[in-house]
Amino acid sequence: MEYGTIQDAVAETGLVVRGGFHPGAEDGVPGGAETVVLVGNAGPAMWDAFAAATGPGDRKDGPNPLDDWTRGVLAPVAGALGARALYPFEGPPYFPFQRWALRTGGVNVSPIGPLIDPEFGLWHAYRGALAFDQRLEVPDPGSHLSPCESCAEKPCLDTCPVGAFGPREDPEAPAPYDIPACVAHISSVDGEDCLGRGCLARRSCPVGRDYIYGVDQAHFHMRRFLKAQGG
Ligand code: B12
Repeated sequence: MEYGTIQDAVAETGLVVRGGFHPGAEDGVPGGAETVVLVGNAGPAMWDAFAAATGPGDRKDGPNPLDDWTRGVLAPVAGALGARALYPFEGPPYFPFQRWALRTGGVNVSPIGPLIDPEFGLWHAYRGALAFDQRLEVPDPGSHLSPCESCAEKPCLDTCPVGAFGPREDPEAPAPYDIPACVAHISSVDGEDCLGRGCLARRSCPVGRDYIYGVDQAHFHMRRFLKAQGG
């Protein structure tokens, strides 16, 4: 099967193919697949499709509406392509999606943890993976430097109003993330901007600014995050 066939089938859903790799035993892919193709959101298509399917505002307030929508659109695609669908939200234990994403070669670890894409910046995420028993050709994105390498200011590290990121002891590893401090802030009146429009540290990143999530999507993700943390 051609990689382009997979891209086309996935694109019909609003999701997008985010690279592929040939896993080894150390990658922890269940069932020992030969090829894994990652699927995610990058650009506005997923949110448009999700919002059209689920309606505006509080109609999206079920327990896991985005996860349910993802299963609903991706499982039929996997079936049609003869693949197994795996999801990042099923767990714990969770499948190591960030490790898998690093294996595609298209993204790098940012100083605050989430992976950075040279085009989409921090404004992309993973929604599933398609595991194939056959070895398929997948594109090699080639070697590229992380955009963070040439970012002298690194505003992501010092923009958080409550200093939830850092300090970094190991400059190769992401800054430690103080989840309770973040949750306390976005639960408070002072944290309305983060809660309503998305994490300020993430929004300070100069890469991929054209793809910053819109207010609806940003608020949805932040509210789900807060709820999941008991806020
Ligand atoms: C649990 C979880 C959380 C917890 C984190 C708890 C904790 N501190 O561990 C909470 C709820 C706090 C959280 C928050 C967020 N998360 Co989260 N989270 C997950 C989840 C479901 C599981 C992570 C996990 O435990 N994996 C298991 C380990 C074994 O997998 P792994 O890939 O090997 O993980 C490794 C990498 O992270 C790696 N790694 C990280 N940095 C580095 C650096 C180097 C140098 C190396 C070598 C490795 C490495 O080390 C981990 C351990 O081995 C993943 C989805 C998934 N299945 O991966 C999303 C995920 C990581 N989260 C994601 C996001 C976007 C967020 C938020 C920004 C959400 C928001 N509110 O907008 C925040 C902010 C987090 C932050 N700043 O780091 C995205 C990241 C996308 C991306 N661009 O990379 C993921 C992949 C989900 C998705 N749908 O795409 N998250």
